Amino acid sequence: MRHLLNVLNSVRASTARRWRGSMTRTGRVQPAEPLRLFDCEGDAACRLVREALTELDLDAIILPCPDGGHRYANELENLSGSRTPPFLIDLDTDREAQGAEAILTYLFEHYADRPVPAALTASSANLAQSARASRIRGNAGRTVRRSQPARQLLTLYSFESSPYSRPVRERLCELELGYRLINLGKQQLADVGPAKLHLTLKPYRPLPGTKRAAFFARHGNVQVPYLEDPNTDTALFESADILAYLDRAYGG
Ligand SMILES: N[C@@H](CCC(=O)N[C@@H](CS)C(=O)NCC(=O)O)C(=O)O
Repeated sequence: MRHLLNVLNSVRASTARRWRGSMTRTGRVQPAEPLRLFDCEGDAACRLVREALTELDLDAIILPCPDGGHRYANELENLSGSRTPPFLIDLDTDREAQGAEAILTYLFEHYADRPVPAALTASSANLAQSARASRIRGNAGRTVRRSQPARQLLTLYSFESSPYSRPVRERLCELELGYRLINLGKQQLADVGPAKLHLTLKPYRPLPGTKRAAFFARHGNVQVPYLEDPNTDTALFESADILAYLDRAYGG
């Protein structure tokens, strides 16, 4: 029951940001080296960057920098002179960008060849909506919790507005666990809906040649969140089970 309320509250947060970070393009070629994003899940500016990553169908290594954290924040300070995310590194182009506005401009220029769409810019209206989403979430994913470090990065399949995935990303951030974020944004009407009720009358099929299609070939459906942890050889569906696992394996 508590988890259901958490997910319903997460739906409200996605609604506050008008469900940006849901739909994505097809045909994106990922950079050879994944983007690296110093991020704080509960931060308004960072949310805008993650929405853009979903909509551009870009994956990234997420290096969580919650308030009071040190595991990645020290590296962030060395690189950027500040402990405040977001900060993006693109090893493919040797470019770095600090702050949502610079990052969004870079991502859209380089990966989409167009200006940032109005609904995703770091405008005061979008930042205010995003801050509202964080408040709705009670600022979850904002402040560090005691945790044990992980030797290797975890992998999370998600997309930004996913109400079930958000609590998992919040916990990964609070526990300062770095992870490969694989974005499985929606690319057609049939992708819409919960995993057990895709919006189609025919058997569900993702668009061919996409990351969704690769996921479908492995698992027989598309459902996020899905977590892989190479440190313990664990792979899990179900947001409640993933949260319990993270607390058990890494909670301090
Ligand atoms: N009971 C699952 C529900 C997961 C779920 O339905 N996730 C949605 C996204 S929020 C999904 O995978 N939808 C299907 C899709 O995106 O193709 C959980 O708690 O993780």
